[in-house]
Amino acid sequence: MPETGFRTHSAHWGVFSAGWQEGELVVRPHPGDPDPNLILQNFPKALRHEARIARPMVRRGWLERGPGADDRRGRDEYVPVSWDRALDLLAAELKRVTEAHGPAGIFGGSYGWSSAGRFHHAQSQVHRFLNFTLGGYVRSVNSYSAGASNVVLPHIVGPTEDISRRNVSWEAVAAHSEIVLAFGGMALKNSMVAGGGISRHIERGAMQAAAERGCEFILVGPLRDDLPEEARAEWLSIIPNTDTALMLALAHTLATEGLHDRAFLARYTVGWERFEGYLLGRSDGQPKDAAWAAPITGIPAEAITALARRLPGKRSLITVAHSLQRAEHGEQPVWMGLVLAAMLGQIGLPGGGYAYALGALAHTGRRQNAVSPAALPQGRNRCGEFIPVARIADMLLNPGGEYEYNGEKRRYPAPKLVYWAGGNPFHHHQDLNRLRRAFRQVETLVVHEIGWTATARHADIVLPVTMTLEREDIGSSQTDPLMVAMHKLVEPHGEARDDYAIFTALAARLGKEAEFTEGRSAREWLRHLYGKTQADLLAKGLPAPDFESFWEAGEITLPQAEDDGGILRAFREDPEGAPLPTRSGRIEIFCETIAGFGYADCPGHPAWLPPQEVPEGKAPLHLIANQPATRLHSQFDFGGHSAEKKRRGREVMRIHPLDAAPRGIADGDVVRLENGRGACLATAEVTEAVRPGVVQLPTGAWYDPEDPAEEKPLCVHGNPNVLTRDAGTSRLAQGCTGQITVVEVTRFTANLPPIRAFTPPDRVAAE
Ligand SMILES: Nc1nc2c(c(=O)[nH]1)N[C@H]1C(S)=C(S)[C@@H](COP(=O)(O)OP(=O)(O)OC[C@H]3O[C@@H](n4cnc5c(=O)[nH]c(N)nc54)[C@H](O)[C@@H]3O)O[C@H]1N2
Ligand SMILES: Nc1nc2c(c(=O)[nH]1)N[C@H]1C(S)=C(S)[C@@H](COP(=O)(O)OP(=O)(O)OC[C@H]3O[C@@H](n4cnc5c(=O)[nH]c(N)nc54)[C@H](O)[C@@H]3O)O[C@H]1N2
Ligand SMILES: [Mo]
Repeated sequence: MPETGFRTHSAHWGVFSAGWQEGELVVRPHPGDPDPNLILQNFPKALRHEARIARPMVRRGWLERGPGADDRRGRDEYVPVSWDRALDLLAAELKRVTEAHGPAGIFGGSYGWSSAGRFHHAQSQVHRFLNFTLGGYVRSVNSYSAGASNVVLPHIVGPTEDISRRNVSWEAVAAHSEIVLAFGGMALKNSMVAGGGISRHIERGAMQAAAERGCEFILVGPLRDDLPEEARAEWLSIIPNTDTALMLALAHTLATEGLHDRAFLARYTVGWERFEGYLLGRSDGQPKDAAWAAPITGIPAEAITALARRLPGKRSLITVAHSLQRAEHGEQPVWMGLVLAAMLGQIGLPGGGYAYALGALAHTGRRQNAVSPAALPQGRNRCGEFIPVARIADMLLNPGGEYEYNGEKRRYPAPKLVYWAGGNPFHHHQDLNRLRRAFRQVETLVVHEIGWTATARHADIVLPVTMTLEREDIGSSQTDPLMVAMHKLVEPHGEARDDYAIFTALAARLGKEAEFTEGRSAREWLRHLYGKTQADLLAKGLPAPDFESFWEAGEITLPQAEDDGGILRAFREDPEGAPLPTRSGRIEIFCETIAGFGYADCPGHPAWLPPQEVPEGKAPLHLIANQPATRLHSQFDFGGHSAEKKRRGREVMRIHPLDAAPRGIADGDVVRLENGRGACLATAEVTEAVRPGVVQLPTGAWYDPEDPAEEKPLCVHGNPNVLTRDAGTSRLAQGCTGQITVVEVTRFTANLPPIRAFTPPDRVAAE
């Protein structure tokens, strides 16, 4: 029960209660959370920050000249308009585009994390709106998170969700694992977050319990802090994007020393012999031994063979982080990690085998709820066109162009209007200078936003939306037992409206209000969505408080299913009765389907495919652009905690002393990161926690071009996506490759440009 005056609410980074004390919003994590985090503390200062959007705005060039390609997007002025005017303009534009092009005229993929409430979930809202009023939209498939895995895992073992979320549990790690080899680690900064909300952060405790029991943790990665101190891990510092070579060399040692589990391979896998031919060098003349891998990975050969010998004969767990596949040939480490685990024969045993992305989010390794969580039905999309999500700039720059994907030759759709609600492409996409060119091609860009993100600053119609604290909702996810009443804590900022209210008003103008709303107000929808959970509980004979009691109590605890080890446990216990959903029903070490596609960049078994993006010449350092610890992506970058952790107003880039010294860089210096694609500033932190040759700059600092009229302006704030490469993982998955790139870093000696990321764009007088 929250204390008096405090009311419950929920965010992707924690359940909390909040109240007002002396005019300040005070946010307190849920008392049941053993390990809450400070991301919650971004809320108070974000509420009334100048970066909030207060009124509907239309870009001047669009208002004056109508829809069309325009290179002033990103540097134009805005005209404040009334809600009625904005909605009339937008409804007319949606009509114009769909009358001319049908639903294929609108790109409504609208990728992004939005907020935790299940009703006001912006992506669900925009999809529902486009489906019910205009018949659909061009959508996107897969995610920036797991673009390569989303496609490769179903071919070789099973759906990503099963292999990441419903597989090895934290309870089993704490109780059973004896050695955990964590590729990319399991950083606690990442498991702070879970879509839909999270009431208990258990990862630190689970790793601590395992380590105290004697479980050994080995971190493979370029950063020392990707496992918590409590795991007492050994750090095997590796050159980025070379894990597949290390995994192959471990496999080589196991195979040549007869340490691999032949019985497991025979019973549960297909294609071992074909792969073994490659591993041992029979097919290409190159044994993938430790001596071969040492110069590729930067890990001495003896360390590799010694590690391989420690793995067999015990409950071993191989984990592979999302990050490894957000890179060129990202399919390979995901696949090779699975093969390595198969060779060790522990797949399907408690705390053993293979876990993809364990700890990447607080959804993984947990029990599933036994009742369905609340979700807004999205209706039917009658437009069949889609893109793999990270191909957005390709599509906009090359409509109708050919590309390959998962065995198909496809053509890019040619949408005219792009609609974004609940995501920030200037956060999530790569090569932002290219994205700027792409967004300049569209006829109309519509954005619903809380704040003036760079995406909003490129939009033609900008509609201000409420943030989560300004409306009521229900927080719930499939893996957290609490369903949370998210109370409204404050009135909306300026004229901001809920996404739902905006879509309702647009639907009315398009003659489809009843279809979109089903006659329900927002509160009635909450009651309706809650009613489904309540009915599920009743059907199970469980206590099911009515909506009013739930709302007053602030939370209810949902029943959870047993930890049953998911499809891999079932498969281990009965490979014939519970085959995997792959073509062979088994783990595919060699995959006929993938081999049949004939892709040199993703052959029929895991292989070492050297990346193109390697440090050399003018870009001699690797850059790791990973998830930020102080916020979720770009959300509330203007909030208190995110702002406090910046230095000199800029995002912090970490660099090893051996790389800092020859460049004359001292701790606290402002530095310039640069490669052929762009440049940004950051503040240097000199530390031995990063591998020499590697610098790290997390994502999420809002894009802040010094002179947006330039083709490649300097981002003065530290958004690494001005530097990253916009190319797919391979023709198989076309996933995002934003995690790893190459750069040069120099000390920045010119006058420091001001940060304007949070200052609203220029506006002209209201109409
Ligand atoms: N270089 C590089 N790039 C990456 C990654 C990487 O590792 N390296 N990681 C990638 C990954 S894994 C992901 S998932 C993406 C994340 O990319 P995004 O999901 O696009 O990032 P967010 O900052 O969460 O964007 C959510 C936006 O929704 C807005 N918002 C929040 N609530 C509401 C609401 O109720 N209504 C509306 N209309 N808007 C709302 C927020 O203000 C914010 O601007 O980034 C990817 N980009
Ligand atoms: N605090 C916070 N938590 C988050 C998010 C956030 O924005 N903020 N985003 C959430 C989302 S949407 C997702 S999808 C997940 C993403 O989960 P991940 O993609 O796993 O997270 P990252 O932090 O990008 O990467 C994890 C670590 O992988 C290491 N790494 C990078 N390249 C390599 C490599 O080539 N080899 C090896 N061995 N290691 C490498 C880096 O050191 C990095 O710190 O995180 C989630 N958690
Ligand atoms: Mo993600």
